[in-house]
Amino acid sequence: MAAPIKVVITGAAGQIAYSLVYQVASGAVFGPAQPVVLHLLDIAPMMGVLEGVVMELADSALPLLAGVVPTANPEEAFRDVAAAFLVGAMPRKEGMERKDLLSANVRIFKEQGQALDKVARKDVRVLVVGNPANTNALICSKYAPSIPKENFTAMTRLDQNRAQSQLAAKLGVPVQDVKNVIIWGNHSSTQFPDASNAIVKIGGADKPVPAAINDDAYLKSTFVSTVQKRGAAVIAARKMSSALSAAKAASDHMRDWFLGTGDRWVSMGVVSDGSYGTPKDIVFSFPVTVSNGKWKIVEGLTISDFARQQLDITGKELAEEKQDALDVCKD
Ligand code: NAX
Repeated sequence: MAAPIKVVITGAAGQIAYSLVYQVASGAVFGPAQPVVLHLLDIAPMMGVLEGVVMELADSALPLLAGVVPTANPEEAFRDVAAAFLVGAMPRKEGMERKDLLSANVRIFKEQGQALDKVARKDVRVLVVGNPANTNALICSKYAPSIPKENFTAMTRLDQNRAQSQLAAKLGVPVQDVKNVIIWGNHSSTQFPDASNAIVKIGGADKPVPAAINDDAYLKSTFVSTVQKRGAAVIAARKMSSALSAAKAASDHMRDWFLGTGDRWVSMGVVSDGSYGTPKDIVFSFPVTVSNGKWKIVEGLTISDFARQQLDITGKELAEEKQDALDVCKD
């Protein structure tokens, strides 16, 4: 059995973490032969609730769980971690725009970037889930200059999973038979869910999704808006934001980053190098493949006029969010 790795989950007393801790501790993320020590960070008033989560983890008798460290101290939480799930933030409530959240949450990610810089492993892989996830990841990276910026990513995997699920339902196939759907841009209502390169397995053969669906209007309107608004639909129904599916998506993202994607594309918010005419130095969701623990943007895709417009809208929003966040950090 390998030596345990230290993995931190922030917002550990919250609802996403409640599902995520089990997935990480059960081997679904780092594999069935990799023990983990879970570092669980939340704020001081939540330590009592967190103690209950620690009790439940103990009661789950998980063979791969080599230790649990509940704490309200970021430096204790981030010390020597190999993977960081940054979930803790103020969640969006019904009717609340993401911009309202920005100033409260950016400060958290500035401080956590500084703490990661000081005490985490230099090869730590950081996944930001807390919203506004893309911009929080950018700020976190900026305040952790000793860690490569490629090691900071934001979660758009939930949007990808939602998109894949919508297409599978439309086509009447199992969800795993749809691949290479892309989420471009921001994890917000400007994101662009793009099925133009997606592939579906039908009768054992791969077929382009646009040809299989044969309904351009659906793919450009209903499909896009359903995925864009899915988070709001879950909030309207549950009166709370997505949690189970968010934890599953965070697990998928980190597992693929550590263990690789094979020939499937996955969407991750990564620091933009300007690919596909996007603004540089924002965290933008691109299609990527991962091998040997390194992600690489899928190159050479054709961008239609419609896609160009969508990429520009979401890129502009991210550039504005970045400016707003940098202004908050100056205070
Ligand atoms: P909860 O409110 O249930 O939990 C958040 C937890 O974070 C709380 O326990 C809180 O005390 C803690 N927290 C606050 N400040 C902290 C700090 N400075 N350090 C450590 N912990 C801190 O929210 P939950 O539903 O778990 O959602 C967490 C975040 O995920 C929210 O920002 C939410 O908007 C975001 N989401 C992101 C998604 C994505 O796809 N990127 C989808 C799901 C979710 O909406």
